[in-house]
Amino acid sequence: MALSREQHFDMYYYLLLGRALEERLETLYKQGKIPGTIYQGRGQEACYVGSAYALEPGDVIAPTHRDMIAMLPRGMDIKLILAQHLAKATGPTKGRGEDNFLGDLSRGIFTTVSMLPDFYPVAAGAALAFKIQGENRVALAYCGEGATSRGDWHEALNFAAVKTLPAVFFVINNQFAFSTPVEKEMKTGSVANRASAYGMPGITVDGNDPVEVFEAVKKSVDLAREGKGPSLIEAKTLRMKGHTGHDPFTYAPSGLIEQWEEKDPIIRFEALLRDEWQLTDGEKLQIEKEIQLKIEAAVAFAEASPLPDPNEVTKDVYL
Ligand SMILES: Cc1ncc(C[n+]2csc(CCOP(=O)(O)OP(=O)(O)O)c2C)c(N)n1
Ligand SMILES: [Mg+2]
Repeated sequence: MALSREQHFDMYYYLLLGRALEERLETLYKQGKIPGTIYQGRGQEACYVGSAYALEPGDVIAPTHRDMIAMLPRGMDIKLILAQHLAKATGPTKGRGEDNFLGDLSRGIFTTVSMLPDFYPVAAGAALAFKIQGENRVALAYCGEGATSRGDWHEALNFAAVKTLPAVFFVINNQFAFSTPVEKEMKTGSVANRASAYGMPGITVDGNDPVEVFEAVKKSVDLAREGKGPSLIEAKTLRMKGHTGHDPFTYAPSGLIEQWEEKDPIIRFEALLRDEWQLTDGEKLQIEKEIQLKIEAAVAFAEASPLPDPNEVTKDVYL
């Protein structure tokens, strides 16, 4: 499916929104306004926007700690994201959770859980429910390459394949699991080639190219919707920041970040928009302004929101 000019601009908007939102969260974190931490997906924006953009409103996503940007094309309210990070009562977990461990079921976004990759079996379960109920919906699960070494990852893929479920398994291979480099995580260096072990298609894509990601995910989503079962997609990229806000990423080999900065997904996509879709400086400025206003309104909302009432600490939690 060829993307229109409007769709290219839409994707560009979400790429810029994702990056600006994470930069704003980083500033708040450094100002000591975020009681927990931040997990950043800088450099991985194309993975999130390209994949989420290939879904329909009735579909569901199951993101991890790093995948907040994938929620944006699904219409996640950034006021809720800000309120969650500031641990305010107006956030999705009413101040009981922190960071990116949030979601919005009304937008098909499962709430992120910490245990990795628990949302793989959950996504397979959702896909099973869609199939049993005859609903034309697809479940897309995210995780990093590190999480693919866990047993539940393999169980989810095998189960989804055996049951021919409408699921897409999207792995972001960002070369690190916390401080462990990918060569110490697996022997093969590739996640996608495991797909044949489950009897499903497996493909590796350039995780810094939103159009390539979109096309691969769209193909897999279409297969899933046609009743042809799940697929595995591996997007290769680099996590441009440390694991969390407190990690300065000093273990990155010298020159690696600079090398990947040249492949920055936003700069590359912007060049494409200028060359092929006549993006002008004025249009770019307009989008950036709109994003800035939206983010500042969300920051103001979160800052003005109350902290949770201590008397309600035992409400909405399992004791
Ligand atoms: C079962 C489990 N073990 C350990 C952790 C702690 N932990 C959180 S993130 C992380 C690294 C994950 O790496 P990867 O899957 O590559 O995702 P990335 O952070 O690179 O996006 C670890 C070990 C966890 N959350 N769950
Ligand atoms: Mg990783």
